[in-house]
Amino acid sequence: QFVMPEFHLYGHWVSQPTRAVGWLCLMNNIPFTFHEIDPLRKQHKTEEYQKISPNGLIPAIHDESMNLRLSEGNAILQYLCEKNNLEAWYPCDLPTRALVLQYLHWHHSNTRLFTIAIYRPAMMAFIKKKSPDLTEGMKKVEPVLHKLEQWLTNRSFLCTENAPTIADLSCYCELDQLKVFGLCELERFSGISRWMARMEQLPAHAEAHQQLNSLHGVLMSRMNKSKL
Ligand SMILES: N[C@@H](CCC(=O)N[C@@H](CS)C(=O)NCC(=O)O)C(=O)O
Repeated sequence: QFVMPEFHLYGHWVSQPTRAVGWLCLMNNIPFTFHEIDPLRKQHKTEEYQKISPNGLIPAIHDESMNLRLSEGNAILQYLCEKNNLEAWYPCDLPTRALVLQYLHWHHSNTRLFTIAIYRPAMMAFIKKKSPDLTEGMKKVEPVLHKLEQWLTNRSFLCTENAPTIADLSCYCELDQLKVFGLCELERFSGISRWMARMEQLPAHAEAHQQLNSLHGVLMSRMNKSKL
């Protein structure tokens, strides 16, 4: 009996690169089986998971139809676009595609700092019911915000004038968490703010952000209770 090959996504919706991959799948009706791997519970350290993602990080995919196991969010986004001919998300026009790739590589040592320098320390502080001190982190991320603002002042989206690409998805899924938790005062940047409003209008935004929003709700209510 023929069994339909499945496409598996491993990760957690609160993880930025997992959210970008899951959201691309939701928007493009790519069926996937989601396996929650919670780093806080060390589920990414199990022997079973390391067979899928040798670097032990989330997200990772297992595409049974290609016998492929793959990690690195941006590589997964690109793979999904190429496999499913998602030309709007990864344009075929070479110069535009080159700009998308430029962003996807730049992302790791720039936009990703939002998570490493700001978001994670803030989460740790909230979990301990303390106000975060983000002075050092802000020094690292401020130049990144200015660069993004410069790009988004000249264009509606990071790499094109009229439609988002996987570069926008990858980038947005770092900035969204700052907005939800009110970190970095993003309102100072009009280009970034207008772009975020555009991204919020995309299909399945609510579904992709449900867990991030509920984490915010839980942590803020704990903070408020501890102040009483
Ligand atoms: N470069 C990787 C980074 C993946 C990554 O850092 N994932 C985090 C969650 S967002 C993780 O698995 N953290 C667990 C750990 O660091 O032990 C990507 O873009 O996919």
